[in-house]
Amino acid sequence: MTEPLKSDRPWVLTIAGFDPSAGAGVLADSRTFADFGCAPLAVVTSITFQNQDRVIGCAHQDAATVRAQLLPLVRDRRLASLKTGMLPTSEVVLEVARSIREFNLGPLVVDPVIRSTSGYQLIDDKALTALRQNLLSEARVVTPNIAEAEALAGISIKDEASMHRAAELIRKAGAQAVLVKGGHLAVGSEAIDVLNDNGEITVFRSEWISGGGFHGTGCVLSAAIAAGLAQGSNLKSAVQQAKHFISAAIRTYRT
Ligand code: PXL
Repeated sequence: MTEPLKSDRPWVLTIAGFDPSAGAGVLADSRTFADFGCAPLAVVTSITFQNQDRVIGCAHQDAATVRAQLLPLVRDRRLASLKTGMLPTSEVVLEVARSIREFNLGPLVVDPVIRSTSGYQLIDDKALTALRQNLLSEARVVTPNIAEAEALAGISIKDEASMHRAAELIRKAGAQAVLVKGGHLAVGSEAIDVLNDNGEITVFRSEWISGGGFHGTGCVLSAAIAAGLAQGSNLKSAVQQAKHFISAAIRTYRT
């Protein structure tokens, strides 16, 4: 490296899919980083074809093109944090995990994306196993929704107690911290999120608000957490700020 590139804002990188409608993926992440005063960078893992309502298909990148995007970025600047979203195949997961170790990148927020809000499977069957076995150990925090937490923990989640059990199981798989997002559980009119940070538990309770067909809330939440960590917040306050941000966004944009 010659002189590292300088910026008056912290560099934050997203490694995720491209959603041309900008509800989710790298466009939503980059917008969120900028909203938090960070300088966004993006590596695309898959080009998806979709509109507000549904995903029609995708063209995945391979490990070589993901690495080719990443190398020039990390060689000439120091990242303040990064997040991963849609990692479509095990070879892309392994490449990302390898690069994170090689360049000592972090803190890392892993959003373990499996399906779109409309139900389209965004990753192949082996990708999630690869993520659990190779990427979770690099994560400062992993942010599954209920379905993703069930898949990662191998249990079914029906209530707050099983959210706690899943968080502990996923932490034992290697992540320092796990945020299980209970929005899809709809416990009455309350949305409950459980954070297990190295065994320290925080439960966030908030009013459940309908997204009204809004997609990409998981992307924006994990991007906001990464931005908070880049700005020097501790994990608990980064999660709290991210939750406020996403609630305000849903209230503003829901249809
Ligand atoms: O919200 C999940 C998600 C993540 N990443 C990309 C997506 C979607 C949903 O559509 O397109 C790129």
